Amino acid sequence: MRKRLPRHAACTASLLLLAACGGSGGEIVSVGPPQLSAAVGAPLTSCTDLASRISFPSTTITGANAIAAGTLTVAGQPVPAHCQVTGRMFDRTGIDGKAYAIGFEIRLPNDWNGRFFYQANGGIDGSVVTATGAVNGGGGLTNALKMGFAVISSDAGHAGSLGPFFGIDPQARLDYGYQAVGKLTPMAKSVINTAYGKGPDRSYIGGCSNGGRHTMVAAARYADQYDGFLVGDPGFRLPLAAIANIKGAQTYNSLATTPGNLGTGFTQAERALVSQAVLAKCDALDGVADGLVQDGKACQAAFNLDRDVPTCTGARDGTCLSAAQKTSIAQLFAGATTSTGAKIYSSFPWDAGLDTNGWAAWKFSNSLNLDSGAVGIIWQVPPEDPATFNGPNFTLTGNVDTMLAKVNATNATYTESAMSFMTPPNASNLNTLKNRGAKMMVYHGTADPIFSSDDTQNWYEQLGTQSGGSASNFARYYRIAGMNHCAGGPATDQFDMLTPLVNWVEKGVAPDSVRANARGPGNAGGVNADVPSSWTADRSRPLCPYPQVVKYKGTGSVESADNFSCVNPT
Ligand SMILES: [Ca+2]
Repeated sequence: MRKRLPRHAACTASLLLLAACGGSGGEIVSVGPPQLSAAVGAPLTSCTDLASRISFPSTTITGANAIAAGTLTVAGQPVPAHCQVTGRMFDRTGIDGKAYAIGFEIRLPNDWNGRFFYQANGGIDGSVVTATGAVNGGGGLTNALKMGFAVISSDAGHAGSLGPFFGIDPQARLDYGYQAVGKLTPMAKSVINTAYGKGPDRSYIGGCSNGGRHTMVAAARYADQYDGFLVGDPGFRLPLAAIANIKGAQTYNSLATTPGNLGTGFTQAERALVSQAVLAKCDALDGVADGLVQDGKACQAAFNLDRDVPTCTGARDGTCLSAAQKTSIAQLFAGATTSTGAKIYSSFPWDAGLDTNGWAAWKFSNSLNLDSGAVGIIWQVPPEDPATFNGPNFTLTGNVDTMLAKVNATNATYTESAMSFMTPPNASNLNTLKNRGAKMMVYHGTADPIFSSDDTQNWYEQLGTQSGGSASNFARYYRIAGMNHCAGGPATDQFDMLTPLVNWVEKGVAPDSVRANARGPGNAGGVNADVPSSWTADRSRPLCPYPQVVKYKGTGSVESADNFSCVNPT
C-alpha cells in the first residue's frame, strides 16, 4: 500500500535519497530516484570585460560580444539580449600536421534562468553551430537560449574544412567520439560561474542524430555532470548504422536501372506505392485512418511487402515491384546482413514516410558521400589512404565484412576502436543517471532512414529490463509516426520537449504526452513540405511514452490532439 503524503513532506523525504516527489497529484507515487531542486536565476554581471575575467586551463577566449535582443530570432520572435563568448581549448598539431582545437561559443542570457544547456550537434561535427539550443529536430517555436539557458555549442575538436579527414588524427577521433564533451563541460560551468557569480544549478544536454548519440554517450560517461538528457533520433551505434546503409546502397545499386544512380533501384513512384500499401494495411489499426501509423508493432505484423504490393509481370513502371526488388528491399527492412547472414545493425519499421526526398537522400546519396568517409577515414583501423580515397567507390565496391572488422579494431596508433569511442559504454545501464535523480527523454521518427527507431526501441526495452521491469521513472521514449531523420516526413514534428524535461527534473512532474504539431504552409518555425495537403497546416497529435500508442477518442476533429489519447497497446 502506498502512502499519500503532502508534496512538501514527500520532497523533504527525498532529500534522504529514499523517495520521489512525483505524479500530478503531489503524492508519493513510488519509491524511486531522488528529487532535484529547481534552478534559481541570476543576472549577467557584465559582458564586455568577461573575456579578460575568464580563466580556465588549456582554454583561449577569443571574444565576448554583447548581442542585442532580436539579433537572433526563433519563429519570428526575438531572442533576448545575451553575451556571446567565443574560444577554443587544447590547441595542438595532429599527427597529420594539421592544426586542431576544440572550438566553441557560449551564449549567456542577460536574464539567466540558472540552467546550462550543452547543444550537441549533428553529422560529423566540425562547425560551431550558433548556440541557440534546439528543443526538437524540426523547426522550433522556441529554443533553450530564448528560454533563458546558458548554451554552449562546439565543433567537437576539428575544423569542418577537413571533412572526414580529421579521422587520420587519433586524438581528433576521440574528441569527436566523447572527449570534447568531457573537456568542454567543466570549462563551460566555470565560465558561467564567472559570468553570474555562481555556477548552473541544473545542467542539460541534448541534440538530434549525432547530437542524440553525443547525449546518450554523455548519459553513460558523464552522468555526474548533467541532470537532464534530451535525445533525438540517436545514432548511438553510428558505425554499424553507416555500414548497414552502405550495404543498402550496394543493394539498391544492384537493383538500379541506371548503375550508380541508386534511386533508380527504388523509384519515388515505387516508394509511394509501398507507402500507400503500408497505409492500407496499417493506418486504421490505431483506430483512425488519418495518414499516421501510430501502432507500429501491429503494423509490422500486418504488413507483408511480398503479399501487399503487386509483382511486376513486365517492365517496372511504378505500379509494381519486381520479384528481385521485393526480396532485396524486404531484407533491408529486416536488417542488412554480412556475407554470413549476421545482422549488421537493426531492422527498420514499415511506415508511410518512405516516399519523401529526405528518406531518399539518406539511402541513395548520403550513403555514397557521408557514410563512406565516416567509415573509411574516421572509424576504420587502419583508415583508408586519404590520398586516393573515393567515397562513392568505397561504398559501392567495399566489403562490409571488412568494414565491420575494422570499426572494431585497434592498433598502436589508433588505440581505441570506433565502436569504443563512438558508442555509449554499457548503454542499457544508466544507474548513475537514475540514482542521482537525473532524467532522460528520447524521441525517434519511425520513418528515420538512417538510424532505426527499432534500435532505439530495443535499447529502451533493455534499459527497462536492466532497471527491474521499467525505466519509466527516469527515462521515457516517444515514437513520432511518419517522421524522417530528426524532421520532415508526413508527421507532427514540431514540439518542445525541453520544458517537460525541466519540469520532470526539477519539479518531479513526470511527462505523459507531449503535444506536437505539423509544420504545414505558414508555420512560423519553418515549413515541412512533406505535410500532406489533406491535413490542416497545424494538425496536432500527442506524442506518447512507449509502449503507449496514440489513439483517437472516436469523436471530434482528427486534426486536433485534443481528440486523441495515449493508451496501452492491445
Ligand atoms: Ca492512423
